[in-house]
Amino acid sequence: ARDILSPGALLLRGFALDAAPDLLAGIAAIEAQAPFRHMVTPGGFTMSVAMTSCGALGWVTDRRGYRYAPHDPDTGAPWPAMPEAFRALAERAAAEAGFPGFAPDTCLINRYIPGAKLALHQDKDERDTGAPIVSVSLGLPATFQWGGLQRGDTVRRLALEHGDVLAWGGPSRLFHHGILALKPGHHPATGATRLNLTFRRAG
Ligand code: MD3
Ligand code: FE
Repeated sequence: ARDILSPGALLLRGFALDAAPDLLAGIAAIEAQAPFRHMVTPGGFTMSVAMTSCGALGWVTDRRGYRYAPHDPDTGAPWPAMPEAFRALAERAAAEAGFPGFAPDTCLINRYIPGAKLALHQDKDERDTGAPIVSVSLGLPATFQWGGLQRGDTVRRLALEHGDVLAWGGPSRLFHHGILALKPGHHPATGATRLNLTFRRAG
């Protein structure tokens, strides 16, 4: 199924189901090199979502601000390479959503445990917001919230499940969005957690 949420925003339900075992194996390999960590926002809050990255760049935050960096600040090493299965899935999903030729240079991996959440925000740390963002949900379901360009725009809710893929580009690229506190549960593929892969062209 291919649902249009707004112009440039598409939901591809189950698009990543076949690739999910490869994606989970890739996450395990990445996490062994670049462990998940709870980063601190510029305002001094520790994020409830644990994060790591792969690709040429990784998204980081600390008291100095949000940015993309070529090295993992925790180890000093370059971020692990983006697995081919990750890149290929993101490119195929973007093409399916009407954005051919998507070449992500970073994949942020978000790990949620029950209670973890991501407040409403915009993704605007990328140099070129002409490229879309592709996001893959794995494991426990979550309630996704999305509004519009303005912080005060009406916010809608959507349940995201294992294997669902979202693509955001064009007029929807800078829409506000977030994830409500994860409910406890068990998923056969990920146990008591939700994992999210977010592919971007950042550099
Ligand atoms: C709408 N992650 O890492 S994915 C993030 O599920 C992030 O972990 C969430 O928001 C997660 O920044 C949401 C869905 C998503 C990702 C990027 C978007 C929605 C978006 C960019 C623009 C508009
Ligand atoms: Fe985001």
